[in-house]
Amino acid sequence: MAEEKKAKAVKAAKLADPIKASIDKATQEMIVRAQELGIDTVFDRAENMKPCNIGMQGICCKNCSMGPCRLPLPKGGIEGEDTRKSLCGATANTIAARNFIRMVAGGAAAHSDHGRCVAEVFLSVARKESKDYQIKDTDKLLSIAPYFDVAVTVEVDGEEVDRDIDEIALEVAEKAMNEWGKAEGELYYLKRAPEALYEKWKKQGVLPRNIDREIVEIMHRTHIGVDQDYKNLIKQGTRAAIADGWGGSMLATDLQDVLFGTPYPVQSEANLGVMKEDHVNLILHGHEPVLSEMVVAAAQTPEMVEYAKSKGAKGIQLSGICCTANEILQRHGIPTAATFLQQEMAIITGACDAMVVDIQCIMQNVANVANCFHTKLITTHPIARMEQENVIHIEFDEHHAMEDATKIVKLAIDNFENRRAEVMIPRHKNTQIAGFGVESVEYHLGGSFRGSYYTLNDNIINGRIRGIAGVVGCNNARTRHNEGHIEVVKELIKNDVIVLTTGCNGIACAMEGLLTPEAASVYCGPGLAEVCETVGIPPVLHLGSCVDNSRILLAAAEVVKAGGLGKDISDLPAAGSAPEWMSEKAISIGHYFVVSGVYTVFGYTLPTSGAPVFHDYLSKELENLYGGMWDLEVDPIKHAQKMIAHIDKKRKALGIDRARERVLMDMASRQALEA
Ligand code: BF8
Repeated sequence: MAEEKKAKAVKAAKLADPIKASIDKATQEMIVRAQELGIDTVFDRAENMKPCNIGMQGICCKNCSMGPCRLPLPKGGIEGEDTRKSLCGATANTIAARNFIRMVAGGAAAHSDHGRCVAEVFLSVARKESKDYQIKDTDKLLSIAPYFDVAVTVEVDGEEVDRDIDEIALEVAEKAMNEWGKAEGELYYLKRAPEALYEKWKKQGVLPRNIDREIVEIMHRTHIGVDQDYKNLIKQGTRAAIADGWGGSMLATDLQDVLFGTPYPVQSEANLGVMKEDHVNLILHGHEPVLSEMVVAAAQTPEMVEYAKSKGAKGIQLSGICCTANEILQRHGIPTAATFLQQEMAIITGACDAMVVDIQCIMQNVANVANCFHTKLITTHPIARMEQENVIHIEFDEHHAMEDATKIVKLAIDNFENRRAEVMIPRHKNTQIAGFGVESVEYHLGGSFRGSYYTLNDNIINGRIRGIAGVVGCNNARTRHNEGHIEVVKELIKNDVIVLTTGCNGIACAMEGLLTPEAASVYCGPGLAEVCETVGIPPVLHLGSCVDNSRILLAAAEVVKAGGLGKDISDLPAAGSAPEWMSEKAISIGHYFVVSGVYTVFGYTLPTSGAPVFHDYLSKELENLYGGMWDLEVDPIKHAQKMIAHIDKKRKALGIDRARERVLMDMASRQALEA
């Protein structure tokens, strides 16, 4: 009877229309495949469960057991005074602001706890307690040491000599660890922001004291009966968001670069088609490179490759999903298998011998999908386990990292011969060049003579490059997979705006072929195409994972430093975007972009629309305080056009709007002559 009921429920469930669900051919094929096999994916589930309209608008308070109190907007909107209130009297503004900054807390906690884990590994390396990790990039270590007030030279007999690198490492590691909980002062990295921005933060009283404190204080202030002023609440959200972008995330990026190497451009491929039927497919999914770096190293040892061959495979094909994909791509050129929304599909290929996961963005349903196949699903992190019985837990510990990683690789190899379903790997994949960063952008666009962002600035000033956009963030099953990402990015580059990408936007762009220098002549306006062709770079530069959004902040700070484009990030012809965001991390990122001076547009929705006064505060008033502001635009073309309008506004304010007209005119007349 129960079985019959279940069968009926499955039958009654609506199935996703593959074409409406995704613009990507591989994804469309795999949606069909999953439906043929009777396996539900996130796309089908989105058809059968609608989001709560009141929650979406940010006006449901469930912070005490008298609620949840829901404050729907009256039909026809609010006329006159907004009298909505919860049982305790909290207004819509208070509730929306509380919910919003709790999302900031969640996002900042996720990025920063990731950063803490890297800092712990770095400390144990500096203490010589972890034999399997080493410091790979001493130059990076030396470049960040001064921000922690750690001297890199020492005086011996009246002469300045280089300090011992191990001593520097230990001091940096201890001071970095302290950023999460120091009792006094403010975060060291705040001084990396342009001075004008730092002064704005100081004036507003939002300089973060330590990372953990700002997150804890959000939880306190949003408890029933504490902070009841949306302006004061968002101020704390601002502190925590800055502690994420210029703190936890930036520390994660820097310490990862020190430990695992600073990325430089590498060629690779993206989409499910990177999986190989005749290889052991081991997929790395999650976020922290502490795990994935070791698995990559273990899988590339001759012993493991030989072992795979002894089991009848041609080799080991590693690939990545979500931001772990971006980490192993940018440092090792490991191909990217999937964006967030495709994770179930990687298993549905029938060729995934093992999927190893750590933290963040792992759908619990991958365990159910793995159960339909031979796939071993391996959790590795003590804070992220799964209840399903088929999941294997191998706890990863930096003190015996290589041993753990080898165990994982072996498990995948041993599972190769257990494949039981017909393998169906979609044939779609594309070439990508990834691995850009502050350093490599300087190398490619900086000009060796000036050794700074001078050439980039010059091209912005002369108008070949109209402006800079950071387009980042997730997929969201409530919008057509990758459509927002790709349409926004294409519209921007068509209008000569160079795009810096991270996260799942980076993966989407890679799948679409936008991360190649050749994309410039196909998709870009004439100015950007000329720059990309001259320098040999793609018009969309992949800067890594979500914590690497800190690279975008630092690149913006470098542009300010190079001169000619104002004194603050908010002066730059620049804008930010997350067309398909879904996670709390995206809200934290969005907010630190905004309060760092960037006009930031989100797609899909913002959880503020039910509290118009608070929404207006975020989208209008914040500009007066920090120079940046939030916006929401669902239509991708309008979304990009709003960013371009903001870029043009900034060009005008800088007095460089006419230069662009001249350049494009020159180019047009040149082209006319050539014709
Ligand atoms: O870490 S993996 S879905 S949350 S964008 Fe978004 Fe993608 Fe998750 Fe940022 Ni990265």
